[in-house]
Amino acid sequence: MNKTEFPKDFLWGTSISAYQAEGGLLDGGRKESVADYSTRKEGYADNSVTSDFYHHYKEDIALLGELGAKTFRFSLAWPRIIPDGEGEINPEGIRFYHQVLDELEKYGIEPIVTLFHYDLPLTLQKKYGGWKNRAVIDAFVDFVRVCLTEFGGRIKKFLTINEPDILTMYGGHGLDFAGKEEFAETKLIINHHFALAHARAVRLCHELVPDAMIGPVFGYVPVYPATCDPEDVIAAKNISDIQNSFFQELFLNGIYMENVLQFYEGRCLPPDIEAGDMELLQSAKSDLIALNYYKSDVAKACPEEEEEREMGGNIGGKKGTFVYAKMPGYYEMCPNPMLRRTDWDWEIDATGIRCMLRDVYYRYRLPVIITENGVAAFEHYEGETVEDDYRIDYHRKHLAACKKAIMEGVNLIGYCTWTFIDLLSTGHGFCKRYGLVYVNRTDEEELDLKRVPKKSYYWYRDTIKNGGADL
Ligand code: BGP
Repeated sequence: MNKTEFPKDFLWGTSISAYQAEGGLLDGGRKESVADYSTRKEGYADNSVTSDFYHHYKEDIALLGELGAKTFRFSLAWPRIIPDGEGEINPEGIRFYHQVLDELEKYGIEPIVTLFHYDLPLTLQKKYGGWKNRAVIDAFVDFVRVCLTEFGGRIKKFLTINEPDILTMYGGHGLDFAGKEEFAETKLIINHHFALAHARAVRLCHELVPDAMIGPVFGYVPVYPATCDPEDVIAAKNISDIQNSFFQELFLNGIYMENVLQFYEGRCLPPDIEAGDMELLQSAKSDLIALNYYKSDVAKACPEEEEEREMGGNIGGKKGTFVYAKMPGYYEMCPNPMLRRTDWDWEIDATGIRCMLRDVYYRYRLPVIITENGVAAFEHYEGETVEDDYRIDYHRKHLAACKKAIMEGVNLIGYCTWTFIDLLSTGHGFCKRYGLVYVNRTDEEELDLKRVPKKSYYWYRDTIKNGGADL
């Protein structure tokens, strides 16, 4: 390979998730999921219609074809395939995803599929209390078996659980269905169950579809020290261990980092490790690592006597309203004066993606793929296109940084923008748009859901066509 180029078989792609894009909640035999409740927020659209991919998938995949995408990363909705989470399989749900795969095949686009992207079937939540109960792991493994058996001939890249790290750090997304306090207390138990579910899915995939690859998806956030004061450096290391390495070590090596377990002592219950669990985790060898990257963080030292402060997300998109967390004795998060931020106060940092790629690849030596990378903005369509030059700039710089990482030896096999079409944000409604393609609706009104490729769509199409030569 010429080291100054992206590999010939590089997977140029783009990404969505089922609960954020599909809509059609009770169509085709789908039943409710916890996400159908967690997305109901005053003043914002919920997931009942969202981008209506369920009814527009042919049109959307045709646009993917015109884009020249080599891959499409989406998730299989558990409540569509097994509406009660366990037991009966819904043939209509299976048929829907076969139809999606038919369309992708038509355009020669390789599917990359996430098995769990937050849509836990409501029946399982009600019956078992959700992921804190090991019964949900068994139900998940049965669901995975159905997916592998049904689709294993057509899908050769599977991802297990989307961002167990971000889920454990910040909750939400239906994990706190029984209340925030219960989640805060049981989060390491839930995470342990995610890890076990992941490990069993990996092993099952190797058994049933040996020619497929499977791995975890992390939401990695690199952390820089605020200064070269060694106390700031250790503070940055503390939070990076807590939010990044702890999960990578657990999911990839089957190891619990002692310093992070110590951090959680007295804050929540420890993971419920039973006989055989660690052996299972260690035996499940992933084939690839998927990484979602949006931003970097900065941390400085925080003396013991300071008062603790929880992170407060900027939900409304009003710049400057983000509240930085403070953990006395460990770290204090702070803004990065060197970087610009989005309206939701997410730092824009292309070099961070290169730091992440080198860190993860040189530690684990597995092929890596970027499954999410993108920038959100408030956008309006006024009968022409959407001139999203800032998004072009964002992807251009992040892809250029990826190219440098490839030149440095990182085995990066693909890159997916988040998102393909505008869809429902995890916490900020429909107005926080990431798409290459505008979907004509607002939080308040469904409108005609018309698809309008933005300027970034055409830029990405040209970039794919020339194999990233201009980056
Ligand atoms: C990731 C999730 C996605 C996605 C993205 C952007 O953590 O995997 O589902 O939505 O973040 O986040 P948000 O929608 O909150 O802006």
